[in-house]
Amino acid sequence: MAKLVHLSKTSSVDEIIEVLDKDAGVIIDNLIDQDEVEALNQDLSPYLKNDVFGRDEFTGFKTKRIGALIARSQACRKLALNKLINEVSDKYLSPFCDGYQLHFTSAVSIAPGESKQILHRDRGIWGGYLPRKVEPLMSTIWAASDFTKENGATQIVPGSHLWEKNRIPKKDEIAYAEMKQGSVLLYTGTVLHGGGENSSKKDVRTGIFLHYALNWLRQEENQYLSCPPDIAKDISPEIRSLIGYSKGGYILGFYSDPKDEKALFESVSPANMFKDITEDNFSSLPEPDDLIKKSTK
Ligand SMILES: O=C(O)CCC(=O)C(=O)O
Ligand SMILES: [Fe+2]
Repeated sequence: MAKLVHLSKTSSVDEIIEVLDKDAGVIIDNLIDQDEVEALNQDLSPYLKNDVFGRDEFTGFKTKRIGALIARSQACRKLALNKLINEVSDKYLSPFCDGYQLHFTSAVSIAPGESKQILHRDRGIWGGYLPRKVEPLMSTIWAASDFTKENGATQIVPGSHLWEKNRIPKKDEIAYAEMKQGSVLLYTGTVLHGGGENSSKKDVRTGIFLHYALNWLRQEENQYLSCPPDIAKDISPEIRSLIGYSKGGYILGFYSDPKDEKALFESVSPANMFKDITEDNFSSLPEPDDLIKKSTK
């Protein structure tokens, strides 16, 4: 039976990336404490009480999914900014981008009786146009409840990011992301995975999904609608920038204020909207040579 490597929260970024390079999936045990887990469950419970079940086999008729976690939950904002996870995302994705962004937020609750989800690669959301040499995602699933094989722990096929795309895993090549509340599974956009079957009697499995993507790709969850400016104005500049209220390159992601007749906010960074940042990582004019190099990579 395939197994996932478990690391401790004191592991270094390089140790974590070494496992990601080999398996494309790794668990960090007990990265957050019980108080944080309780805060997460408290924030999310009003939304998970609703009957928001999936509508097809992929989304699961006994699985609830709720999004907009940055707008809805203070505890999820803290989670999204977790230092170790952000350092891993930054370094792991750095060969493919000048920066990364939060791309998807979802709490996924699998109830008893749910069947296993079809194995897939999350990079498929971009329609298969991304060449394999580009890894687009560093994703996390935080265990808000314990994850067991019986209650629907995520299925992961270690090493399948290196497989030819049509290869189908044998049963013993599938691992299960069994972990305790407060632990986190890291996995990439190219590894085969899927929700597990929940064969328990009454145990609901809840995971909090926060996915980080290259900042030049369209986000799976439209963050500007899930966390519109009216809500974003009251959250921290760091999280605003992470969800996309920032530029992703010298000119990538600029905006112009439609009500501005004095041209004060013409072709500027979205950070200007909140008047708290005047500079960002991409404020300075690149050298012409640099622009040419980037256009021919
Ligand atoms: O619920 C899970 O464990 C995995 C869900 C998943 O991979 C997906 O919906 O894309
Ligand atoms: Fe998935």
